[in-house]
Amino acid sequence: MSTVVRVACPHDCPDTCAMLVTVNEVGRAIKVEGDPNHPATDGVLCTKVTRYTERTYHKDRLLYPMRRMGNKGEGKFVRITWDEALDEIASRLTTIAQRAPEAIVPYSYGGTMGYVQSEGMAARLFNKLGGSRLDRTICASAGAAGMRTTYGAGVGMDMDQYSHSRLIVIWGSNPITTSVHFWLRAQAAQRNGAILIAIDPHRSLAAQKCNQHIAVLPGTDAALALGLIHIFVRDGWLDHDYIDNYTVGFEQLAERAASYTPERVAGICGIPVATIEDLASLLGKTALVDKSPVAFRLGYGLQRVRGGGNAVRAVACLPSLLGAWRHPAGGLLMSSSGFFPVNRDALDRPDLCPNGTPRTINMSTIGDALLHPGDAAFGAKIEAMIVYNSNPVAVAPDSSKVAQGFARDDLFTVVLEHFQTDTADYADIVLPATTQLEHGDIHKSYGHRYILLSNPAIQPLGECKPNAEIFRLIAARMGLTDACLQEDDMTIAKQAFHWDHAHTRDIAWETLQTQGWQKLAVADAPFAKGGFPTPSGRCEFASSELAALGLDPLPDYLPPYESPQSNPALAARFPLMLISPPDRHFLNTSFVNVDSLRTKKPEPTLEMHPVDAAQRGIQEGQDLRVFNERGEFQVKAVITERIRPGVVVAYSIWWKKMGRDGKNCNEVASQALTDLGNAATFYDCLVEVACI
Ligand SMILES: Nc1nc2c(c(=O)[nH]1)N[C@H]1C(S)=C(S)[C@@H](COP(=O)(O)OP(=O)(O)OC[C@H]3O[C@@H](n4cnc5c(=O)[nH]c(N)nc54)[C@H](O)[C@@H]3O)O[C@H]1N2
Ligand SMILES: Nc1nc2c(c(=O)[nH]1)N[C@H]1C(S)=C(S)[C@@H](COP(=O)(O)OP(=O)(O)OC[C@H]3O[C@@H](n4cnc5c(=O)[nH]c(N)nc54)[C@H](O)[C@@H]3O)O[C@H]1N2
Ligand SMILES: [Mo]
Repeated sequence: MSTVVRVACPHDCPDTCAMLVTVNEVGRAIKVEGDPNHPATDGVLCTKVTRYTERTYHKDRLLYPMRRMGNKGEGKFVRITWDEALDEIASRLTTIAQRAPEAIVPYSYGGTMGYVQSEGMAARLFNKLGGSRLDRTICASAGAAGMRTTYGAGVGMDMDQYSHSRLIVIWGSNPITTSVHFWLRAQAAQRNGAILIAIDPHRSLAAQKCNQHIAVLPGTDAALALGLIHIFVRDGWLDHDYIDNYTVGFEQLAERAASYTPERVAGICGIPVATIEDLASLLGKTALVDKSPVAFRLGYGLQRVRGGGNAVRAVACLPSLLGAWRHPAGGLLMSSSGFFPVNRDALDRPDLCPNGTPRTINMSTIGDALLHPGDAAFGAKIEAMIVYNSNPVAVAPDSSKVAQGFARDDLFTVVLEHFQTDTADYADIVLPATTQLEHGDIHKSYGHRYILLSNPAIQPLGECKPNAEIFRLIAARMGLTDACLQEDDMTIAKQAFHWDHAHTRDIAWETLQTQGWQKLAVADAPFAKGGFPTPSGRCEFASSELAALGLDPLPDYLPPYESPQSNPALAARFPLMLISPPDRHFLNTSFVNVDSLRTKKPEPTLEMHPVDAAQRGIQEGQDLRVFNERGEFQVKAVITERIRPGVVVAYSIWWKKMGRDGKNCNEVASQALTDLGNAATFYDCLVEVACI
């Protein structure tokens, strides 16, 4: 008889679905469905995760530990036993830890978002050893800093409420691809008469279905937001009562916005003055005359540029100026993470660290870090990399440097993986990890407000082990005896949150077990009367945190590092702005090797405007090289008016070895960091394109 097991979708996605997995009588998972009772999931899974069993039982799953035979990057490996693998890892790490513990560096990101199989046990081990810490900046840290310095944390509207909004501005997000459950609510609102506006350089799948699409130039969003603020102040589109009682720094913000006239902003953003004027008055009238809910949904697209943190701060001011938070269906959502009282100290045990606070390596500049010889400022040269839940050789910027770094012969690299990824090709030892169907975990979400408990549905395939188990085994083999280094998965799961917090007090472990999920106790309109988790309790237009650091306390427009306006000399050689947003059929580099999805997306492409194509004599379907000083990669031309002239789009993120030249778009991306949060600037990148 078959059974149905409750599993949480583990992927790096705001929607964190509750899944029902059907397991047949011989213990094989045969079906994965969305839980119809979980309000956020509502019985719907995305294109990718409906293929979860295809990915799990993929013929290329890594099933045994392996040792490298050929050169680094070549991908030649031979099967070994777990004992051999653990002996080698324990002895190498012990030797390095005795001499220079900070030479050991973990590298991990969003392969799984569960608290048990992501950090937790891994962090405990690295803390105990005194290894380097990793600054996890590759995705969202600019936006997170923007949120924190304006609202106090990643907090905002309830995703479930958007179906009741009257005007929804989708800013730097393509939710048909990346947050389909939010999109279903936006569509419900649209059917009820709401207006949807997309702000995006690209006419994305979602932008095509919105009532209006405003195609700003990449990296100019802060200017647009400051232009809107300029008009709000000029025309009196302001909720004075909300501003006086629940915000700080209005006068200074108004002064800052004074120079952002619609004419100036139109020039920066590459859009007509009338578009800015019309957007400002539509927002103002809907919020203040009609008193209807105005909602913003921010993605991470606008923060992968030099001024990304400031852009998020500037946009985050808008709903507070309009008093939009008064309605449950009004306000803004970028991330809901800040509502979850995560108990990081219990999970990661930083107190185990023998050397106080160890040095931190920024994951977005891992190329330079791996190539650094070591000195007083940098600290010890990196000697060991332990990679789990991430594929840095494909996802980190300035990829040729990353690959060169991983190719160092004096580097000891261990990769925990499901598949032989581009990164696994550089490993000394590859360890086979379980998927979410094979292990247990606990999850929050960054798009909704539910905690989810995930149960193992099937036995581990081959000799696969959960990450947490692998780190327990390494700790034991190294002779480390702290009890917390042997805690089991469910013991760790129970430590993930502070359960006495007002948001979690009503959540019962038994309910999580039987129902799979439970919602945080957060008000429908949490900021209707202020109460932001900032030091002042108000929305901080002028940030006390930034002021204390001696930084500009107000949001401003910082031009991209690389754009024709800000860097004409560079643009003379590399005139096109490249963005590389997520593809619908992939999840970063996960799922790129799933055949049924690959048939829908057979090869890397570059979308470009007919004018840019004609200038270069490029025809539809031609093979192209995309290049700048950092490197090049190859794609097939797609000529379309979906993208504005001067900007090109390479949907991402391809496995390098599945690209036609063994490369992907991160060859050309730079290691420059954002204004706030030290994040990567993937969409701040000038290139030139030519036929091959
Ligand atoms: N199918 C699928 N889903 C995913 C992912 C995936 O790879 N595939 N990745 C997951 C992850 S890790 C994340 S972080 C989230 C990302 O989710 P979002 O942050 O919502 O990212 P996208 O939906 O790709 O939206 C980015 C949009 O920003 C646009 N953009 C680029 N530059 C700019 C700019 O300067 N200004 C503005 N206004 N827009 C800009 C791009 O054209 C793109 O349409 O999605 C998650 N979900
Ligand atoms: N050019 C460009 N580059 C980008 C982006 C972009 O938009 N453009 N987006 C950036 C963003 S937003 C992000 S979040 C990063 C994403 O970067 P990553 O977090 O590295 O995401 P993935 O490429 O999906 O790699 C995750 C890997 O973890 C593995 N994995 C999954 N579950 C487990 C597990 O339980 N155990 C172990 N050991 N492994 C597991 C998967 O098989 C997969 O190979 O990429 C960034 N890079
Ligand atoms: Mo991400």
